[in-house]
Amino acid sequence: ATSRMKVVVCRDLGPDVMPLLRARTELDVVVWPEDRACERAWLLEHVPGAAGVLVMLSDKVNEELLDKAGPTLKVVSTMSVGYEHVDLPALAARNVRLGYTPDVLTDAVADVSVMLALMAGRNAKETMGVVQRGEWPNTSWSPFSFCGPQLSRPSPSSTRTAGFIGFGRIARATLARLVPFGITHALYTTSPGSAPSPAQDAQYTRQFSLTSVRRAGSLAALARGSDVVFVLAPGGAATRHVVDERFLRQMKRTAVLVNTARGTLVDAHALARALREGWLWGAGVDVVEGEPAVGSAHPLVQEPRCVVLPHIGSATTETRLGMATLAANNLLAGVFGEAMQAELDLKGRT
Ligand code: 8YV
Repeated sequence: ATSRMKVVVCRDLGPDVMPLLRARTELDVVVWPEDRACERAWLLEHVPGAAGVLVMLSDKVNEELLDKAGPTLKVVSTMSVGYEHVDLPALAARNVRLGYTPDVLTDAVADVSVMLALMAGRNAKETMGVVQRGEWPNTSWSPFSFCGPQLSRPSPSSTRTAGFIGFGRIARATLARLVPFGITHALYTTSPGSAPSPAQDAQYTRQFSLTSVRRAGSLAALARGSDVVFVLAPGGAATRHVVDERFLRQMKRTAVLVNTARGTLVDAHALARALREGWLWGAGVDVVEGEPAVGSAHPLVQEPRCVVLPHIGSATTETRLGMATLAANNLLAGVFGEAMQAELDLKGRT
């Protein structure tokens, strides 16, 4: 019958979430077959006439896809907090709504951010390599072998500053985790348009019980002042290579850089050189520009002071289940014209 609606789901969301969709008898649920995952041709072939599409970060939602879908399309639901793979003006022009998955992954990504800060500072990659290669038995010990900078404040009279490029939900959850480490100061930068707010900073300072939390006067000031820098801003053209050679040259020699946002924010070649030449101590990255085409010869993978993870920030069972459930519910709300749990306001963005 003509009243049935098609939804296209790019990846099997598993036995806990797929039934939410399949239980709706008004829907034809078309799922990307496992063996053809990531094949755009399949998506373009099945999207015509769809009322909703549930996509992942790697599925580009552009004019081509929207044109193929046609006027039946009401909603795109992405299983991600990031949406730089989605052409927002094109969606707005067609009155297609966008659902996404903020909040549910904040804690998981903040956890990995702290993990990478510790791993990078404490030489996890080099030292685990020693064990893995069977070299531990023959390694002579000396008081300062394997030592790296301490994230925790080493004494009550010292200070520790955490810098944040981007100060949204995930950055603030990361800072909250650092409070027990004795971090005393936080510096942050947000989008260039937003004005500094002393009142907001005073409120953050109280909220985190630090000596001070304040917006840095410039990226350079943040680079110079921070013992650890967390890159936690959205991706896209506006933030491309905010961490470049200039930034890296201004970092403390003992500082650590962590990127759990998007690979595009960091110039990977500049970072590899910076690590090689000792401009900073170490780095931990969960994301790399051009991923997943990051082989073992990649300069950051080759760098002993750079921990590289394959984009696992949100990869806990609980979080991925939360993201999949939210994405499925956003899809349903979109096709049935109901309020979404997490909808991006396209008018405010385009
Ligand atoms: C996901 C992410 O792994 O949510 C995001 O924006 O980058 C990660 O949480 C990925 O997007 C899954 O689609």
